[in-house]
Amino acid sequence: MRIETLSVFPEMFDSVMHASILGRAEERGIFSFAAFDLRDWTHDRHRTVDDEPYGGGAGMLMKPEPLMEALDDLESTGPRPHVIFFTPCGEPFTQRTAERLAGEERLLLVCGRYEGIDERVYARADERISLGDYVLTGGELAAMVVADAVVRLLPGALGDEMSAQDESFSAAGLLEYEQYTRPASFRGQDVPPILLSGDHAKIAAWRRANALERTCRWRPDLIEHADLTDEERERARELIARNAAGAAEGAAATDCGVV
Ligand code: JQB
Repeated sequence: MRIETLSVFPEMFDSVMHASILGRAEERGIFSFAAFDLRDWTHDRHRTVDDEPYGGGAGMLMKPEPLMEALDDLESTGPRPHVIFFTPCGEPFTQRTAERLAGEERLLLVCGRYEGIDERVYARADERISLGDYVLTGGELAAMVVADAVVRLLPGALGDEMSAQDESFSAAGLLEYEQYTRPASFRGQDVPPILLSGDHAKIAAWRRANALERTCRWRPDLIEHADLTDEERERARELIARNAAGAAEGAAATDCGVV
């Protein structure tokens, strides 16, 4: 895969895109990356990329000409890029979006600044994405989040064990189960004894039940679309009702339920 970004802060991508898992995936040739500087498509002495909004109002907007010319140039070579614009008005980014984007040959991630982009430039977007319901100062961080989530899905980007583990849990639509490493007892907190038992069937059952409990406690909204057995769905209903009752009473909540 090829990932390209277009922004006025290309240097923001340097550390994130070349460190850790992304850096290793790049060295292995799993993806290649380039950050383009929008100011390279300006023609004035001040390399202007912003202008005042028609109709008035606070702040500035990205003017259309540099963006349009940059897109003309970048789209004129190589495979047709899938063009994504980041905006708080976009569709929410989810794991499903990441899985779909991982199938693209070339992603062009367009990152605005100021109060946003002249509306006419969005004609060039294949899609508009938002990370979530909060306001960032620009699209660069969103582009790095998307690149990170997409690259780790590319074959070979992670170790084999990790990708296999992923599948079994994101597939069910539940939160991950609790995880522990050594020491078995730490500052008065013990690892659940089943995990030390060596009984793999019991461990798998405990993990599944734990994932269900945690999801009911922290993200009950996920239960409706989770892939559950009839028995698990009934148990989830009980847990969610119990948590709601406990919350209403103002009782102390434990990690996965209410006492
Ligand atoms: C400028 C951005 C995000 C890109 C994502 C997310 O767009 C704006 N509108 C009003 C005030 C400020 C801005 C700042 N801004 C370009 C730009 C914000 C993305 C953004 C985003 N993706 N929140 N904010 N989830």
